[in-house]
Amino acid sequence: MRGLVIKSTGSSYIVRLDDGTDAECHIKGNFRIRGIRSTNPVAVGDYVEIRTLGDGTNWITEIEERRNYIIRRSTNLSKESHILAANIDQVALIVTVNHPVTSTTFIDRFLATCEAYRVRAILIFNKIDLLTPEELEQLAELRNLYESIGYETLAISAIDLNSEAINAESSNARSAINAMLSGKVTLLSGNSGVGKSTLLNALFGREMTRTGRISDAHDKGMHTTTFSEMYFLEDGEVIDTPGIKGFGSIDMSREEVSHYFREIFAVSRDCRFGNCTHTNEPGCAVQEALIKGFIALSRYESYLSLLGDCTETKYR
Ligand SMILES: Nc1nc2c(ncn2[C@@H]2O[C@H](COP(=O)(O)OP(=O)(O)OP(=O)(O)O)[C@@H](O)[C@H]2O)c(=O)[nH]1
Ligand SMILES: [Mg+2]
Ligand SMILES: [Zn+2]
Repeated sequence: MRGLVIKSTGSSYIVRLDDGTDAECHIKGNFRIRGIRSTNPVAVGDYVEIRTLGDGTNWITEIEERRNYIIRRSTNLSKESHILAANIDQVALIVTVNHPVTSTTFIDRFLATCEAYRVRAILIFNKIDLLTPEELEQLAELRNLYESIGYETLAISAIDLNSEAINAESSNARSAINAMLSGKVTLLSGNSGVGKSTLLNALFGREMTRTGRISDAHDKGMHTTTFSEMYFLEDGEVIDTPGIKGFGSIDMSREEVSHYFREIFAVSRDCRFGNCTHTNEPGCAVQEALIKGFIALSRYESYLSLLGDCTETKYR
């Protein structure tokens, strides 16, 4: 029987079968997909073939070829890879200017990964209700920056999306989100505590999944969501995922890194040397654009951090 993996707990999977029922399924310990080394061979969004044994247990026997997927490499030394989801139309990266702070390095590493896997990414800035005037200014600057590079951005307050006293702003945010999700499979990702699950609950207008609180001491999320799960809207699917901390590099060569920073790549055509790494070469158009302010320093720093990772792996 064929089905769609809608939840992954690590040890078992919930598969929605073609007849509409859900089945808990397992995989054999040695199940591996050629060419991908990851901690989870099967991911939410995968279409699979299952077989039920005489004892009633269900086993995933096959995974259909993926249209796409996103892999995250953790930043720790083990360099483990984890497939965040498969067969998705887009990623909504939920970020917060504060409570908790999402770093631009994290945003840029995530965006670069989406570029590498050719998955469209949208930035949703959440918790705007908590921001000070200075932070709102910062929000505007960040939105400007990413929009100028070509990324769609939204600014919302997930807890107010359905507020009784709906004001023009929240109803605009609501329709922008609906338009964004309509007819698509969307992966929600971001740091812990940024409000992914809160947004999901707001979309459904009821508690579909647990939300956490932010630690008083560190202003960080508490990793409330522990499993990835797909939820079915009337018109689209949304995958809620556990918050992630760092975002390690993906396998890419030094030359490739700049391909995943759109504005850097665009300018690099004018570098004197074809193999310019945009670090200290003469005639580097990227460094010139940086000095002139056409490329943001934060983006360039993120580029350097990914480039640094490549050097590391190269000589390891
Ligand atoms: N003030 C405010 N609080 C919010 C908003 N969105 C989420 N929160 C709060 O932030 C906390 C964390 O929200 P979650 O939805 O659990 O965050 P998450 O991204 O799912 O976190 P993980 O599951 O750990 O990855 C909760 O206390 C939410 O109520 C918002 O727009 N404004
Ligand atoms: Mg959550
Ligand atoms: Zn250059």
